[in-house]
Amino acid sequence: MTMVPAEPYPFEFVPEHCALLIIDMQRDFLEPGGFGEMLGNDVSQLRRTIVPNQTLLAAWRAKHLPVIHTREGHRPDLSDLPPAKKVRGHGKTTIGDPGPMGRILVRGEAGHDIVPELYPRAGEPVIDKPGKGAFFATDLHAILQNLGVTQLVVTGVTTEVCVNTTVREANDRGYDCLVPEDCVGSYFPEFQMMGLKMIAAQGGIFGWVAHSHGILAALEGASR
Ligand code: TIU
Repeated sequence: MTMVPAEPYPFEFVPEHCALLIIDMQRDFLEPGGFGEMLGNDVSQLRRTIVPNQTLLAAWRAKHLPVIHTREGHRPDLSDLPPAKKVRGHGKTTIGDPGPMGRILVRGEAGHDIVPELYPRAGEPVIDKPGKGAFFATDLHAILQNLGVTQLVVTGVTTEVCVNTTVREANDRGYDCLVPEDCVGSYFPEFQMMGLKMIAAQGGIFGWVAHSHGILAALEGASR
């Protein structure tokens, strides 16, 4: 056990029981010309998380600790796409329609896949999730239990949507969650700030917020 400097108080990091959970670092959210940018979003707000995630991922892999990736998306026949999600926003182009990098948020399409900089390696589970939270309608909880995981370092995009939803779901299932602020991103700076504050508020109501530097330092010397 090692202490990681964090808000609202130091996090008791137990590497042998901690997985790195990287949320939805998908081309359609992060790449110029993707669905996110097509909706008018500033993808640079998300792209700044790529290098810090690469560094954290490399450190995790070097210690042979569990890494799990998620992707938000749907079956090609859209049978798992709630009609409410399909029509929300009244967009001209919505989930399942042809987009700049294939059909939007459909499994198997180029835009749905993870950015090359953080591409999963063989042996790292990839959770295909139909919702914002990574636990809803997936086998993530079972996989974590089988690995003996009780703590999660949660990174990825977007801070206030899929990261926050997943941290809340994890919290209700008994996991301790640590969120490195430099490894999560929002299209909206004010939501980035408030999304992090909401996690650590009230004595860590959903978890802890740290900088990845502190986690990297704590990983030194850790082994599984
Ligand atoms: N992964 C994730 O956060 N999905 C979203 O749709 N996020 C938005 O911020 N829209």
